[in-house]
Amino acid sequence: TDVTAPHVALFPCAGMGHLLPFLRVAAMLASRGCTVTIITAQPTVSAAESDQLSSFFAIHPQINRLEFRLLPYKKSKFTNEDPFFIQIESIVNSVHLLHPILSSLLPSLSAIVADFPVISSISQLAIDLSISLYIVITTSARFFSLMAYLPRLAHDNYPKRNDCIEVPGLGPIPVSNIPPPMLNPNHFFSENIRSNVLSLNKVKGILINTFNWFESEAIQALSSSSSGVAPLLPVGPFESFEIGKAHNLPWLDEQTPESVIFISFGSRTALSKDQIRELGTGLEKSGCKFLWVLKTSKVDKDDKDDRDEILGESFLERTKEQGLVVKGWVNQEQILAHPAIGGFVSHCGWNSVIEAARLGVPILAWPQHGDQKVNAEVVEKAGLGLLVGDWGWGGEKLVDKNEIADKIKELMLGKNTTRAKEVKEKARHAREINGTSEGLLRGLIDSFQS
Ligand code: BUP
Repeated sequence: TDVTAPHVALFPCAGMGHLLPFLRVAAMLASRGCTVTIITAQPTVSAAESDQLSSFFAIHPQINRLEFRLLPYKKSKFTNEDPFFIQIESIVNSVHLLHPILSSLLPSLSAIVADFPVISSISQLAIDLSISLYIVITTSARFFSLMAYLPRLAHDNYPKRNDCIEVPGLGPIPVSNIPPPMLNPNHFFSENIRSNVLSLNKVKGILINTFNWFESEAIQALSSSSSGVAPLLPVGPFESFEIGKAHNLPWLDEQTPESVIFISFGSRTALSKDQIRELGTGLEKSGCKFLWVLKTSKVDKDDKDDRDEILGESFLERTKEQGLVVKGWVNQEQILAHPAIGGFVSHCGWNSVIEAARLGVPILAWPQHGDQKVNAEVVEKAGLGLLVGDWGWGGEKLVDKNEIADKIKELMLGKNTTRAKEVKEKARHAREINGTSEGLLRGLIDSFQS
């Protein structure tokens, strides 16, 4: 260990959508000379998280792992059924246990980089230990602006579903694009956002996985002094840490360039069985080649291979030349980087959006929950893809096979392909040595040392 290098502890919350960006930041800091320790809350919710951690530490032996055993979940005032939210509550309730562990780390810490949901619980600890606190935001700058604005909306004056809300600098956001739990003051989601936004003034800097060119409007709004938000550091797109590892989908290698559409709804969304069948028929009708990662349960530990049961053997038989339906974890970045991929049906989890931007793949945005509709607005504004139209929140209504087929054909005709390549170029510039994102990252590392 280089004793002069700044030592940074990273502390991600629950779910792959949080873990992966933190691992990427860890690798980016380590490759630029920092000593890095990752605090991993145990046990994880999903098998994907524990598998990813094992393989990450195997390829990054210089990065330290600090296993952090959580206190058992204590029932709170929230009726919280989402296993990922429950995990966040457990993490928040266990944070105080980190005090003796972090104070005894050697070399002593220069900074802790935590996840947004724990700011209010970890900020005092950072002050007590005299360590600078930074955070990583794993959503878009646009959605983060909305989060930062939430405490200014009076509880008794929440907008109605048909309204728009005006966040300074962002223009109108339709209320129908804001996740309902965010506007429910009794929900864990809104309460967690509210309390952590109010603690943002205790944070020294905010790393966010976006880049100036891609979200200039929201970045500017957040950077203005009236936003009340600490220095925003758009240091994205975060780099991949597995470059070069081979994928094991020989079928994809046989396909012509940009002919295949990739379908994934992220690590924590399972469409209903009816919607899965409708999507299957829509894909078949579109005539496009497809690679589909099928998820049928929220937490992967409950997932099983039920392709036959849900889609039917005859569907799989009929489409075996046209496409591939896979179960389980795939390396999405590698798939998106594959020359055969020409489009991406995505739920618009932010990591997926920014990966598509970095790799120049046009998106058909089919948001389901949470920040995804607002992220889809970013996709559309940047010209990176098409919005499916108002298909409601996930599970609200059944989207028809013909509509799905039409949208897929529209995307695969290539209307957004040139623009997606332009986005990729801009993303590459941001990450170059003189680029906006790289400059901010180097500045951040320097500030760890001062
Ligand atoms: Br599923 C899946 N392989 O099979 P998002 C996901 N990913 O590499 P989410 C894989 O997980 P939240 C798979 O590339 C992305 O980096 C994917 O994050 C990767 O959506 C990440 O896109 C998924 O943000 O999380 O999982 O819904 O809503 O918490 O952001």
